[in-house]
Amino acid sequence: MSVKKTTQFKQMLQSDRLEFLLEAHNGLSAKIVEESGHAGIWGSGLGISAALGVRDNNEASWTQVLEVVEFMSDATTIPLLLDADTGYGNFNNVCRLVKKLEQRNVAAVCLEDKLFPKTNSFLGEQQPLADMDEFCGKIKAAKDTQQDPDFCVVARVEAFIAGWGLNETLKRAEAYARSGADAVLIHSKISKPDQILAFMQAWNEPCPVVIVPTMYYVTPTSVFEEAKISMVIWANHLVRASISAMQDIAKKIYVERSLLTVEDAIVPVREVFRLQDAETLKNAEDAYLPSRQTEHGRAIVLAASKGADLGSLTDDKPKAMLPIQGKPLLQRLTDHFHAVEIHDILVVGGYKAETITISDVKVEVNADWEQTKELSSLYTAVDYLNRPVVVSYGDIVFKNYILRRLLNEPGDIVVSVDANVIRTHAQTRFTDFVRCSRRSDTDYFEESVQLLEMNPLLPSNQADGEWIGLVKFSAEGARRVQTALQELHGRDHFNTLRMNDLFEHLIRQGHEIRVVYTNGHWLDIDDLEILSEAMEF
Ligand code: SPV
Ligand code: MG
Repeated sequence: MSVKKTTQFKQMLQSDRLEFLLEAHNGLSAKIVEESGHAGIWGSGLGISAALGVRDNNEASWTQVLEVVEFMSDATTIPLLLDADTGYGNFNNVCRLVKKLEQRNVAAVCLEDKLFPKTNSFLGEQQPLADMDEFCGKIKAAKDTQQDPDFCVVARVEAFIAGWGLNETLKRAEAYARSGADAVLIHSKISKPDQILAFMQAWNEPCPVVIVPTMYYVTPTSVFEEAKISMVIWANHLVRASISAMQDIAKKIYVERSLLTVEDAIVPVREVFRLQDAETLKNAEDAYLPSRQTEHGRAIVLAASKGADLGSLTDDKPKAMLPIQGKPLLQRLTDHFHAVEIHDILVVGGYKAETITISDVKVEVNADWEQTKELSSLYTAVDYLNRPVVVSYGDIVFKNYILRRLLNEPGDIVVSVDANVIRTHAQTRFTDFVRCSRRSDTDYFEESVQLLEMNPLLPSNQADGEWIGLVKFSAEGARRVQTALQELHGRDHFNTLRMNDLFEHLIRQGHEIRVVYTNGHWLDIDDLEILSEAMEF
């Protein structure tokens, strides 16, 4: 189990190392903070308000801030310290805030000793501070409210900001630490670290110190380390980075009235999808949604061949009827189709077709099976290619999700391709090697992959994968295949044509064939060795 966010944050505060939080202001930027390697997030009041288009003066209500924080927390696994300004009211509002933050898995809250509605620390001079004792009550109330013992309360001292000296700052910091604060944040807006270093010299409470070096950013980080500061907050750098990037691109698009020069200057759309983790949803859809194309769907199984390499096992039946763990291959296929609500199943038999006795399947016979290849078998079923259909080899076993994925992929003609071409048997048997518009490892699902070539003679090291013997046609795709079959049927050597010749023909005619990649989880029962592998599948 992963370490709780609260515990992660507490450990960061208490570790001997200098730790860093980086500002985020919404779910996306929070995720970017995490991916950058930072161990924690600063939910900046300035950043969140700016991103909402309002001032950092509590113009966004506390529940509006909470909404944003919930997205940030949900999008990440690292702890978030929320800049909750003054706590949005008195101790009672703080209690309710802490309760809500814990419910949203926020690790810690930072409260500052100013007055509601707050003003950003870098605006104006001599901002009024909260009464110290009243603020101590807020700290105590927060600590008494938290349910998780590791939830942290950071007390932010604004005395330097408000023009007070070291004594007032120390007095307040000590009072807050004694009220139960897990850390004090000492803020300073001068361009040197002098106030902070003076404070650290005088500070002798065991309470960790947090700083925000926005204004004294030229100070080397080693200075903070040597001063034994616990945590540095880079407080507003992503919101500022996003502003300059957006201003730049917005201006360019306006001036150029075109996207041409900006496209390469910004992330591709697929990066947006990646950050949104769209792929997880895609996988969930495969698992939980009924397949899109099951209505009135049909399956055609090509099962004419004997399976000569299987020896005496196929003396009395075709290989599609060989039992795998007691169940004939064809029955397994039929079960897969039933599972995706395809009940109209046609098997094209040939060798010992009379032994194909699977219930609820129609059988057509390619009487010429000995002299022909798969296209002739498919031609036997040419009249059935008049609606959405899945065509499958009769000698394959696969995990059902492969079929679901195929059905869920849009496209008129879609093939399942195993990207794992170095499978042990790939070199020795007839293999439908393919080249595609993109390899599977560069395949972002939102951009479709096209089949460029299917060629058993392709050297395996040039192949992007292997067609597994499963293809889906929409009604339109099936009609194209019907036409293609008629065209090819007129040729002299039709008897020698295989499925790869059909795909090549379709590609030559400019029809798009889409690819859905898989990685293993299927077998093609070609010989005894694979048959025994299938027994364990
Ligand atoms: C924030 O990021 O909102 C802060 C830090 O409170 S500062 O803007 O420096 O006050
Ligand atoms: Mg703030």
